[in-house]
Amino acid sequence: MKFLYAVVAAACASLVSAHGVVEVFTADGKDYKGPGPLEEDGPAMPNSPIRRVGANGPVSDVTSPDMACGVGNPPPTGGIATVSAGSDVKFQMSKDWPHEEGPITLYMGKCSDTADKCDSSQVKWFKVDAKGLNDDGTWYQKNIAEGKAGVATIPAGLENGNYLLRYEILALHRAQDIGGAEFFISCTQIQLVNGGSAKPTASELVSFPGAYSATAPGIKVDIYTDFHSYSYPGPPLFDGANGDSGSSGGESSSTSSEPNAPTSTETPRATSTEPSEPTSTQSAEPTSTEPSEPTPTESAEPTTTESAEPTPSTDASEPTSTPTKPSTCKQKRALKQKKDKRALEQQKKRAVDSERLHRGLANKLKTKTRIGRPVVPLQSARRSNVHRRRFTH
Ligand SMILES: [Cu+2]
Repeated sequence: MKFLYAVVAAACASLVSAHGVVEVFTADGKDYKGPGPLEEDGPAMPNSPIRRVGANGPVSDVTSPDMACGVGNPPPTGGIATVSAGSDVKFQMSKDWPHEEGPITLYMGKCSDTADKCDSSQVKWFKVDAKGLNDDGTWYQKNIAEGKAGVATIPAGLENGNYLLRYEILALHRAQDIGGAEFFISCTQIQLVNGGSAKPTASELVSFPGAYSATAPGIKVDIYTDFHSYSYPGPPLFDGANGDSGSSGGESSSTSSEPNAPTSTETPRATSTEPSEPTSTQSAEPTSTEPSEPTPTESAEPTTTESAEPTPSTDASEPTSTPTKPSTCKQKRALKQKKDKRALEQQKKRAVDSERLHRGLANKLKTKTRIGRPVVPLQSARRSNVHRRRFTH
C-alpha cells in the first residue's frame, strides 16, 4: 500500500506541473509580475504584490488553510499594487491552462494593516465578482484555457484601504466526487484608491477556510449529467459590487435553482466580459444561485496536491491472509474482489480523466467517462449542441 501511495505521489508531481500560477496581475494599466511557485526554481520576486504559492497544483481540501491564499498558505510579500475602485483587474496564468469547466471568482478582504503585512487567516473575505456559465453553455474558465487573462471588476463604491485580492479558479471536471473539485487560489496585495464609502455587511463576510463545504452544490457537482444551472459556493455577492456601473441589468436568464440548492437567489449581475478586452463591456451571467454555506469547519492538514489521482498500475498483489473457515473465506474473497474491481474501475476512470485533462487532450477530445460506461468522445459540434440543449432553458 505504501508503494501505491508513492506511485500516486509521483504521478501527481508530474501532473501538477501542468497547471500554473498567476504570472501577471494588471491594474490601472500597470503589469505586476508574479513569482513562480516555490517548488520550481525561479525568481522569488520578493517585491511582487502577488504572494508566492508553493506549487502549481490545486487545493482540494476545502478545510485546508491553503484555501485562503493558495497552496502552501503563502506568507506576505513585499509589493503592493495600486488599484482604482470601479476598474477591471486582470490575472494572467503562467502556463497552458488544462481545464475549461468551472467558475472564476474574486474575493477581497480588508487588511487591518498595510497589505504587505496582512495575515490572510485573519481576513474576512467578501465576494466581488463571480463568472461561471456563458450563454452558450461553455464556462468562463474556457477563456483561461485559451490563454486569456481572467478579468474581474473591483466595486466602484468600495472604501479605500489595503486589501488582499483572492483570485479563485475552480475546476469542476472531477467535481462529481467529493474532494474532486480543484481550487487554484492566488492572493495579491493591493491598495484601493478612488473608492467610496461602501463596506460589506456581516452576512457577506466569510473566512477561508470555512466559507466552503465539500458537499456544497457548487463544489460537489456533476456537470456532465442532468446539469442545468450552477450554484456558486460561498457568500452572496457583495451588494456594493459594481453598484453604479453596469446597470444594463443583463438578461435575466432562467434562475432555475438546483433542486437541492439552498435558497438566497442572487440576481444576475453585470460582469465584464472578454478577458482580452480591458474595457468593461457588460454582460450578464447566465446563472447565479447562491447557496450561502457558512459552515465553519475546523481546519485539517493542508493538502498541497490532488488527493485522489490515478495510478498507472495496480498493486493487485496483496498478501492474502490465511483462511480460517472456508465459508467466511469465500465471502471475504468475494467481497475483496468486488472492492478491488470497484477500485480498479475508479482508477481507470481517473486515469482516463487525468490523461485527457493534464496532457492537453482536453481541448481536442472531450471524453465523458462514467464508471461502467464506455468512453465516448464527443465531437465539439455535437458537444455544443448538447450544451445548448441543456443550458439555454
Ligand atoms: Cu487539474
